[in-house]
Amino acid sequence: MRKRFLPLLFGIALITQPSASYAQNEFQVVESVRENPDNEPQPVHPLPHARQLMWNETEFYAFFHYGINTYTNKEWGDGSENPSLFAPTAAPDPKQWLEAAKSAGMQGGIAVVKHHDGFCLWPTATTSHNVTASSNEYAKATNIPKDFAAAAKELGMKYGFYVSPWDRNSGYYGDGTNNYVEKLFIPQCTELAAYGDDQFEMWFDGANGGSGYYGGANESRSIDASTYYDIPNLRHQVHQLCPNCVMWGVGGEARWIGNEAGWAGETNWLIQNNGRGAGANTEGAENGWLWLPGESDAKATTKGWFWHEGEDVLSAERLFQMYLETVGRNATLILNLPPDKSGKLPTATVNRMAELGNMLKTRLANDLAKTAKVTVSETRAAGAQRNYEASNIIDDNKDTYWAANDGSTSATITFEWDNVQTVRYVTMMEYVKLGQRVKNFTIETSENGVTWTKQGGNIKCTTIGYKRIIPLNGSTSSSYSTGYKAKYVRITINDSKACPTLHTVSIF
Ligand code: FUL
Repeated sequence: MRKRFLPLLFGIALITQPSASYAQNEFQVVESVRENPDNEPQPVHPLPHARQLMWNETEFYAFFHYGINTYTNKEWGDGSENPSLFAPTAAPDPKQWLEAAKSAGMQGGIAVVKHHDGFCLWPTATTSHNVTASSNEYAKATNIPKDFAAAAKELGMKYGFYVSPWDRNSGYYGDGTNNYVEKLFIPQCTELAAYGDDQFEMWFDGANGGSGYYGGANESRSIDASTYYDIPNLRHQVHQLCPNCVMWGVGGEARWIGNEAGWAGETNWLIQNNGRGAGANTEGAENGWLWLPGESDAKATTKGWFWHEGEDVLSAERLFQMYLETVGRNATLILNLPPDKSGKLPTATVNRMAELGNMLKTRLANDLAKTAKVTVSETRAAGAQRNYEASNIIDDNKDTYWAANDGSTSATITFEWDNVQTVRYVTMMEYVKLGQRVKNFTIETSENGVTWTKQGGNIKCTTIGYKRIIPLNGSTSSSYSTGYKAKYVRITINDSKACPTLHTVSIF
C-alpha cells in the first residue's frame, strides 16, 4: 500500500515543504503532511469519549429526589413500603422543577425515578412495585420519566434519570443468581433509555447490599459490585438507545467527587486510575490511564436528599461558593432540589434559585476579556484549516484554540485594555479534546504593565482542565467583595504535560 502512494505523497511534500527540510527526512515529512495537515498538537492520553466531552459542557444541573420517602419522612426506605404511601396531594410537576433549575442558570437535571426502596415512579413492566399500585389518583397517573423528558425538551434543557442499582424491595436482589440484573435492573434502565434518546447522564449510586425487605425475606444481602451489575452489558443496552448518555458512578464513565458537601480538589484531573466506585476522588490522578471526570453532588437544602418538614434553603452566597468550588475546579455540580408532598418545589426553593441565577449573571456574565487586546509569548504555526492565534481564546468558539509549539511547556497570555478595569475572576478552559495538560500557572494583574501583582491568594493554581475559575482575592466564600484595578491581566503557564492549549479565557 505504502509503495503505491509514495510518488503522490512525495509530490505533496515538494509543494508544501521547503526543499532543505524534506531532503533531511523525506518520508517523515510526507507522513506528517498527510496525517496532520492542520498541524494540531499531538494528543496527551487518555482522551475523552465524545459523550464525556458533551457531558462536561452541562457543567451545572439539578438533582430531584422525589419518591416514596417524600411521604414517609425517610432518606432510605427499606423496600417494604405499601405503594399507597406514595400519595401526591396534586399532580407532580417536573416542568416546575426544571423551570426553577433553569432560572438558577442550570442546564439540565436528573430525576430520581427509583431509589434504594425499589419503588418505580413510572409504570414499569419489570415490577408491580410502582406508581400504578398506589390507591392515590395522582400517583396512578404519575410517569416522572415521561413528563420530565417532555418538560426538559420544551425548556431546551438536558435530562437524565437516577435509577438505584441497589433494590431493597426485590426478592431477586443478591439472591445468588443473575435474576435481579437480568429481569429488573437492566430492563428498567432500558425502559428509561426509551424515554428519550438524547439523555445526557444516567445516575448509578454506589450504595449496595445490607438489610432490606427483599420480597419478604427481611434479611441482609451482599453483592460484589465489581461484577454483579454486568456493566458492559448495561452500557451496551443503554448506549444503543442513548448514545450520548454518560453512565455515572457504577456505570464507570464519570466519577463521584468523593464528598457530598459541594467541593472538588483545587488540583483536579479529568483522569483516574480506577473506574466505577473505586474511582471516587476529589483530585483524580495526574497519571491516570482512564478518562473519568468528576461530578460533585450536593444539597441546596438543609435536611436530607428527600424533602422533610422544616426544610430550609442554603443562601445564594453559599451556593455560589459551591459553584466556584466545583464548576470552578474542573468538576460538574449536580445540586439537589427536593419537591415536597404536592410534587412541586416549595416557593422558597424556587425564589432562591432565581436569586442564585441573578448572582451568577451579575458576577460571571460580563466578559471583559472580549474587549481586551490579547498577546501571547508564542503561537503555534497554522495548518491548512486551522490556526492557533491568541484571538481564538476570546472568539466564543469552543472548537478553536490557542496552542504553543511542540516542546514548549510554558507560555504567557496577556490581556490589555485601553482603560483600567475592575476585575474579580479569571476563567480558563483547556482544549481537553486533546487531553488535560496544564500542571501549574500564575495569574497577575498590573495597572501600568511594569509592576505586577500575583493574584488568587493561597489557591493552588495547578490544574485547569475543562474549566477553572480563580477568584482573584483568593476566597471562594467572599469572592465578590474585593475587586482589583487592572489595565493588564497576565496568565503564565509554568508547567504542562505537553504544549498547552486554551480555547477560552474569560475575565469578570
Ligand atoms: C447516596 C444515596 O444513598 C442517597 O440516598 C442519595 O441518593 C445520594 C445522592 O446518593 O449515595
